[in-house]
Amino acid sequence: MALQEFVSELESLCTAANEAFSKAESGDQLEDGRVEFLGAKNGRLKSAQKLLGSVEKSDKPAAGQKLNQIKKAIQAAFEEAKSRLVNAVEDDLDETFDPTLPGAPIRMGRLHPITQTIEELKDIMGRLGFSIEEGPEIEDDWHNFEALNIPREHPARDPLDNFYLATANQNSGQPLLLRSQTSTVQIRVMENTPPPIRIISLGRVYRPDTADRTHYPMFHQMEGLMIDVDVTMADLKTVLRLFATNYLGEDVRIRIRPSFFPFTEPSVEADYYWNGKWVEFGGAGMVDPNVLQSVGYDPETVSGFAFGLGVERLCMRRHSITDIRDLFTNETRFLHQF
Ligand code: FA5
Repeated sequence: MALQEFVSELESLCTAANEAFSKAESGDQLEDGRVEFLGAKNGRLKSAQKLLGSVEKSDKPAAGQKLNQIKKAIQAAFEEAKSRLVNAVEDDLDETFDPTLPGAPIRMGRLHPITQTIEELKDIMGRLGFSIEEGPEIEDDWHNFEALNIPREHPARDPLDNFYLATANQNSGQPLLLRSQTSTVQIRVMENTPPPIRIISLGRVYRPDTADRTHYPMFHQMEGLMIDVDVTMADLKTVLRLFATNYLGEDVRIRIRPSFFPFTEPSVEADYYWNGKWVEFGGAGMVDPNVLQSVGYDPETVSGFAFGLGVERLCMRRHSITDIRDLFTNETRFLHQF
């Protein structure tokens, strides 16, 4: 290749590179240009360098000098375009960035009030010697009704009062439902453990209740169960009162009044006093001998009590929440208060 031809090749390369770099309006465009002209593998300057081999031997020193000169020029054009773009970004920042402004506070997440309540209830009951058990939210007929002394024709089984599943248990053929109470866990624990027993179980339960200030179709219960020799109603009252004063404060007024549950005899309901009204927060009673028998216990030798408390109702009283629905709308301004 003649020297003149080589030189003009280099010069048009330099012109093209200059044009590409000076037109670049973003870092990406500039980088594309860098790869095209200065790329170490397939860059156009690299290709031009390869042509040097075909230049006459006597012309090589001059050609090499020109190559170096053009290389420097292209590199300088690149550096210039780079600093032009960096300055433009800094100018932009200068206009909008005020370093004296206070930083935006970072919004920290936190545990939902019901989760916090559950943790605290576990803690209090743990100090009273109760350990924690869990049970499934999808239950069968036996655990939700039959073993709890709720016979076939009992209104508590009404499809209008329960969320039955469209499918039955594949092995037993029993109807399945979303559990309507945590009392199911009492049965599961007694079926698998000999007395003495002192457990609690906390979890979700489901009922097709219309939502209002104190009801929601999904809510949480804390079930308690204590079985031993000579457990009496006095023990139940002591535990309920100790629990209530620990969680709601020494000055809380609670009352225990007679009630009915198929799985306890006698049965009671517990209320707290709030804003001029008694509000029910749980049911309880002495475990019915039929239930003890259904899990293989001897009602002549052991006795016990059970209770099921509404976790939302407790949380509401503790934090002065007047509408249960506030707990489930996920309004962050509400949730951030806890
Ligand atoms: C029961 O569910 C019994 N299993 C409790 C029990 C356990 C009695 C062990 C005896 C022995 P009840 O349906 O009353 O009982 O519900 C208990 C508590 O759950 C209520 O006192 C109330 O605090 C809460 N509760 C009931 N329905 C709702 C609802 N729709 N929304 C929010 N909380 C509710």
